[in-house]
Amino acid sequence: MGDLLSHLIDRYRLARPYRRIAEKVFSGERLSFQEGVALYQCPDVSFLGALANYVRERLHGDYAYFNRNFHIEPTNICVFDCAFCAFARRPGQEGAWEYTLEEIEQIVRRYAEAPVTEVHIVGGVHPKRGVEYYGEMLRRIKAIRPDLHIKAFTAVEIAVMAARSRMSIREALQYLRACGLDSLPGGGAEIFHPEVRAQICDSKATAEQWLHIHRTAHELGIPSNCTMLYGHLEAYEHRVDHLERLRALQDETGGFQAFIPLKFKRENNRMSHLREVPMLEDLKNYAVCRLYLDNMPHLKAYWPMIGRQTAQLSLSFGVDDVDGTIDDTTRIYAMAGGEEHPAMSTAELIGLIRGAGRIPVERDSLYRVRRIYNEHPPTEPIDLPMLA
Ligand code: V47
Repeated sequence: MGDLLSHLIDRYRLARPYRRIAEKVFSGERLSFQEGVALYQCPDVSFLGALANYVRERLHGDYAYFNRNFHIEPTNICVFDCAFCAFARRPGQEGAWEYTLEEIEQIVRRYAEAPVTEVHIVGGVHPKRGVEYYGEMLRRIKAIRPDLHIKAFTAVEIAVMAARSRMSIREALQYLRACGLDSLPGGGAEIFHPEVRAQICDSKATAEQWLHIHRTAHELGIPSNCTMLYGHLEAYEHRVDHLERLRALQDETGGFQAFIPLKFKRENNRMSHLREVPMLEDLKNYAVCRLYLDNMPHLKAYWPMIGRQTAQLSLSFGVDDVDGTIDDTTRIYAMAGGEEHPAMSTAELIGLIRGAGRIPVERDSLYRVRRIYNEHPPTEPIDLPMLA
C-alpha cells in the first residue's frame, strides 16, 4: 500500500489537496464534500482511475459480478413528464402499452425453464393502479417461478401506488413483500438537489420522499439499489450532494447493495438539445463515485445504457458489477438512444469481463456467489464478444 501511494505521489507530482485525498483513500478515511468536488475537477483521469481501482481491488480483488436476469416493463403510461424521459406516454397516446396480468404471466412462463435468477420490474407510473394490483402481479409471478428474485418498483412508483391505495409507505412495502417483493431497484433518484430536480422532474417524489421510501424498505429488511442520473444540467456540486445523501442513508441503514450511475441519453426527450458527456467523463464519474461512497458494497456499470466498451473499461475505474443478461427485455434506454436490442449471453458477459483482465463471478440478487469462472484455460468454449 505504502509503495503504491509513494508511486502515485511521485508519478503524478500531486498537488497538496490531491496528495491529502490519496493519503485518506489509502488509510480508509472518509472524503469531505469539498474533496469530492475536487476529485471531479481533477483533470488527470488516470490518477482517479488508479485510486478508484485500489479501492475496488481492496473490496473485491479481481472479481467482477454479473447475473442472469430479465426485465418486465408492465406499462409506459405515466402520470409524470420528466424532461429526460423518452419512455413515458399518456393513456391512448401512440406507442403507449399496458400489459394485462395474463400477458405478464406469459412473459414469465417463457422463462419457466431458463436459468435466470432475477426479474427486474419497472415501468411508467400508471394513474389508476394501486398496491393491490401490483401485489397480485407479484403473486402470479411467484406462482410460476417461486425461486425468482423479484426486484421491483422504483420509489417513485411506490409513492404513487401507496397514495392511491391510501396506505402508508411502510404498509405498502409490507404488503408488497408479503406478495413476493424481494428488493427495490434504484431508479427515480435522478439528482436530489432541488435546483436540478425542479428542472428535470419537477412533479415526482422529492429527494426526501425517495430517501424515506428506501429507509423504510431497509428498516423492513428489504435491500435496495440506488442511482444517479448524471451528465445533463447538473454541476459537480449537485453530484456530490447526491452522493453525500446516499452515503448518509447507507451509514444509517446499510441497506443499499449497489450504486448505479446512469448516464443521460439524449434521444427522443425534451433535453435532446444537450450533448451527452464524453466517455472520459463516464470513467471519471465511476471513479469519483467509488471513492466517495466508501460504504457502498458494489458499483455497477449498467451496460445497456453505458455501452459494452465503456462497461468493460469501467472495470478498471472502480466498477465491480456489470448487471446481467437482460435478454432484450427493456426499452427505457433503447428509446433514449441506448443499445437497440440489449441482450448478452452468459458467454458474452464472461468474455467481456475476462477481456478486462477480471475474474467473472455469477452472483444472485443478494450478491451471493453462484459460480466463479476462474478456470485457466476455461473449461467451456467462450465466445469473445464482438464489441459494438
Ligand atoms: O430513474 C430514464 C433513468 C431510471 C433516461 O437497480 C434515463 O439494478 C438516462 O433505475 N437517459 C430507471 N437515464 C432505470 C433504473 C435502473 C437501471 C438499471 C439497473 C437498476 C438497478 C436500476 O432510468 C430512471 C432514470 O434515472 N432514465 N430515461 C435517459 N434518457
